[in-house]
Amino acid sequence: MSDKKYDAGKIQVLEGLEAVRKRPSMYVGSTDYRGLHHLVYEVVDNSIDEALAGYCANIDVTINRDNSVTVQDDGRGIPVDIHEKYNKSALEVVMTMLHAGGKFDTESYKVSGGLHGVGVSVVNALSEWMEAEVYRNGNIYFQRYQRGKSMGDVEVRGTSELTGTKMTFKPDYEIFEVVDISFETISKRLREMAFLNRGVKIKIKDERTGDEKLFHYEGGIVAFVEHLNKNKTTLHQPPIYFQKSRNSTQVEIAIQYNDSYTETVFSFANNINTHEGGTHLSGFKAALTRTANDYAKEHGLVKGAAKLSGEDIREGLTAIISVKLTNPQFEGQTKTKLGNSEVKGIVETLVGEGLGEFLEEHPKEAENIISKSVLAAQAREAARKARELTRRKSALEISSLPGKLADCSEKDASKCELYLVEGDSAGGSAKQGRSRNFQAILPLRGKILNVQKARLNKILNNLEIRALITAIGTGLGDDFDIGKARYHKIIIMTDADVDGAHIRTLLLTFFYQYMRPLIEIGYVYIAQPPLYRIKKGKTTHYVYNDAQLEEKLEEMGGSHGVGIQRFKGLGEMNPDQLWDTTMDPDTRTLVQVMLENAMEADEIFTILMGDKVEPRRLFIEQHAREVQNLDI
Ligand code: 0RA
Repeated sequence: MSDKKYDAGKIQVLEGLEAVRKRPSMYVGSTDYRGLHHLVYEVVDNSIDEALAGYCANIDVTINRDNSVTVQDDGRGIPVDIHEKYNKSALEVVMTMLHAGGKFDTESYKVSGGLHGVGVSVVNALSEWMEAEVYRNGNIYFQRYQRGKSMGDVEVRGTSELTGTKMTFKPDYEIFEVVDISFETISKRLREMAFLNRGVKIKIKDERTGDEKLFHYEGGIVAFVEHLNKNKTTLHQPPIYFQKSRNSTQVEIAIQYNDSYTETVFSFANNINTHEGGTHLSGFKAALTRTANDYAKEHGLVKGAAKLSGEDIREGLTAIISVKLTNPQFEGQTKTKLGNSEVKGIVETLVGEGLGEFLEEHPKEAENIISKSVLAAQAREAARKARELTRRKSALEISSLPGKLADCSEKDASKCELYLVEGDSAGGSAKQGRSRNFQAILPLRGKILNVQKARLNKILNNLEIRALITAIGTGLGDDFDIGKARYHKIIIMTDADVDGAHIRTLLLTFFYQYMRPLIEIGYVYIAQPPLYRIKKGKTTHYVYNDAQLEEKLEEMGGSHGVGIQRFKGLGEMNPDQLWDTTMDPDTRTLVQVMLENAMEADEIFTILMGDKVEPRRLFIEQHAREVQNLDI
């Protein structure tokens, strides 16, 4: 791949950039927070490609004070020679023409990208301005663009012995609803990139705050798995690792079991998180199930013809499957399902051989892993019985919906909302205040079960959880069916205190572990109840935090004659107040839960509820101040 010589003539041009500005969502998914951050990933992907081709070791990302972003690498630099067909520099062609770039010629250059691989010209089209600087041939080349159009020819701006590419872009506020780049969000993605591309040094700096981080993992996805398991008790050390290339497809797998009951398997194709799975994941699962069953049978670890299911064998499994291929086919609702059929066989063979060998060579670890699966199988049988009970009831009669649920009258799920409300008293207010046509209320009492410490059968015996599952209607785990969702908005409404945060974390963890597609499709939301009511004469305002309170008071000319009420909890609001501030679709603010938030909830949960004391102590120390603020 890397030894094919690039020449400007290989670049293909398909469409103009106006198309991108007209329908930005077609190219970056959306014009909200996600789409905005997508721009950064797109530019970084190009540098990662250069690293994968073996020419670049360092990538520096800087969020500048004006929310523009700079991505600099020490690769070969984008070519600047004249493209014959267009009589323009290759740099300009890459920057200003859609689908142009060596990148799209799979022969000369390309590994990563895939879903993102729309090209840097898309970023340029959606930026108020962009600047490219290329270090190459001993020179520094420069070109500036505005909303995708070049503002002059490529010019030489000096000399340098370095090579590389530096891109700075300012997302266009005419296109994006939000323009604030999040250090946290970008950091998470960059860390993932560093795990998936062993050895690459990725630095991020935030000029607005001075925050800085470096991501560099010589261990690659082995380090990734260790990171995911860092607060868990593992069954073997080090993680199991396999790698194999066939034709131009490269497969890498890292596996490590822990003593929990949950499955944490992430699959990637060309560095894209394939949330919907695909052929690489099926190959992996098939081989894992077959190999573990073969081993169990041969060594008399299961009785007679008993079989361990895939789910049993994946209990307590943490794994990363990463494939890199030249022509990835992405399918599915969110285009995150790998479709290339040849990949399944490659992964299946690799995992079958590698895992078989590992088990034979490590009998003690093998027995630990298999006995855990056997216990899981026994629990599964008990769970099946409990689940059947839940399902039978809900399928047959409406009266089997939980007694605590105040359902709505609308039957079209896309119009229906389910509020999960902390406590019976707030639940009562919500029931009175709601619009009963499309809003249903389910009050949840006390702490819901600690889902991470319990196996599924125990979880299903918990009444609160049962009510939740029945109300939502989708079932869970392998039986999950998004088409059966009874509401397309599931809104978590808890107090702004520690208990509220705890219940929210518990619910998110539960959804993440057992109903993940609910989050992926964007059905889960968090309500934002106000913190203060400000009253002056006949006018009332609600504000959601201390900064807003100050702002409002200033606007009103001070606090003279102003009544301020601080809501300690939802229960303190009367039904009308609750409707006006938190439930009325015209005035409320809902925060949509993204997979990353839920993943984080799951991680926090492990820290707080897991068996290890040290990470818990550290976490509480670090967060003590935030919690105090929450709880005044
Ligand atoms: C096409 C061909 C070559 C390098 C690149 C593109 C390239 C693109 C980007 C984007 C960000 N950083 C990049 N680094 C390199 C190879 C040119 C050669 O043969 O020297």
